[in-house]
Amino acid sequence: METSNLILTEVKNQTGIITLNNPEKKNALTSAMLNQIILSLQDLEKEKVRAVIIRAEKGVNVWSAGHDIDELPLNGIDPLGQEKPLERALNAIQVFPAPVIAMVEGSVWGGACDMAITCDMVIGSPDCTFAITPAKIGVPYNASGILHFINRLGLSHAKEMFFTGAPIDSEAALHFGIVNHIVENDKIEEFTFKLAEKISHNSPLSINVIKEQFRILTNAHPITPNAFEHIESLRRKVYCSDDYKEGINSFKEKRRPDFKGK
Ligand code: LCV
Repeated sequence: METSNLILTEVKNQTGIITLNNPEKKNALTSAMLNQIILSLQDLEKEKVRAVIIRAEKGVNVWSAGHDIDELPLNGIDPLGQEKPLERALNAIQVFPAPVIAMVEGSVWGGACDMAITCDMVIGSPDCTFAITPAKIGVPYNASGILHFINRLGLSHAKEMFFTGAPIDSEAALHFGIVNHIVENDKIEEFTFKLAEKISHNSPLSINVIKEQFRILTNAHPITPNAFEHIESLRRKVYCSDDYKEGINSFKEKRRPDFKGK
């Protein structure tokens, strides 16, 4: 097993396994961890694995606490720009030539929720919960991320999750379409590895081209340059707002945010 200090990577029976490994920070998605995930996927592609499982250590209560809030810029830079490690990691998952399966125990927050639903399938334990949190922090989420949720959950469930920012439990996650299966904690590893093994016996070329078509078709939402510039100007106003700073500072100061709408 290859270990960079924030993730563990191994290959078993043509399945790559990436284990998030920063428990002190609740597996918060730091730039360093995200860059290691991107490099690990590149290595696993060279090994021609037939599937990848992204997981945390067995039995964690927090799968990932989401984007590292300490790394959110406060200087008027887009926190979720396409060049950012989180966006590059989400893209790396989407273009990986084999299915990427998120095996989730514990709670999933923010950008980690986006990462889980960007995976091709999610296997959750009964204690898994999912929350998309930009509204709680004052972050203007981006169009590509919102599209991931619309594609996976449909409009009404996606809106409920974004507007409340509240965690949903495993039963709701199954109902909303976030998870493919809910499996008991003591069986979830075997279930997920068997799923990966089933995939590994099929044609990798066929699966690769089918996955790429899923990606192209689900992202096929042409918008005009005006619409894109309109979105970006609205988002800029938010990540340059006092509320955005208040959301981040309130987390750091461990207090409830007091948003003023400006
Ligand atoms: C930095 C952290 C984090 C963290 N960053 O343990 O989707 S968006 O747009 O919102 C995007 C910007 C995004 O993903 O934002 C992040 C969204 N994540 C969250 O809202 C979850 C924030 N974390 C929590 O609510 C709690 O930490 C949970 C419930 C995950 C775990 O609670 P628990 O009581 O078990 P602590 O809160 O004590 O966390 C342990 C240490 O990890 C830090 C946290 O500040 C604490 O550090 P200290 O020991 O120095 O106090 N930490 C946790 N999450 N996302 N740092």
